[in-house]
Amino acid sequence: HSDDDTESGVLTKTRPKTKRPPRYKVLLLNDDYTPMEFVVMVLERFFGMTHAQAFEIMLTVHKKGVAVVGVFSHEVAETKVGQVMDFARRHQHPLQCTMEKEE
Ligand code: TYC
Repeated sequence: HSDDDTESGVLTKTRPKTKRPPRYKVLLLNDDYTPMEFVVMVLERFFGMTHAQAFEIMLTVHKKGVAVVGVFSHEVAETKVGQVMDFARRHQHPLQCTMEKEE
């Protein structure tokens, strides 16, 4: 037992290990060709945003180059990225969506 000092005489401390699973930011990237209305539709369809929320985030990406559109578990983030990339490809738009570990 790591809190025991019976063997070595050295006291050690253990923290109760309840590590939360890592979260992943899903990022949307700007480009010069994807129509604004298409990006708004993507945000409504795959991220459950209202039209107003979606329009606001789309404009942020358009102006700043990138924005976080949501934070999810690894599995959900991967699914969202896949859905967006597949939808964009099927519509022949160069829209890029990626994920990165939080912190
Ligand atoms: N910049 C694009 C345009 O002017 C719009 C756009 C916004 C594209 C957000 C991608 O993630 C994006 N049509």
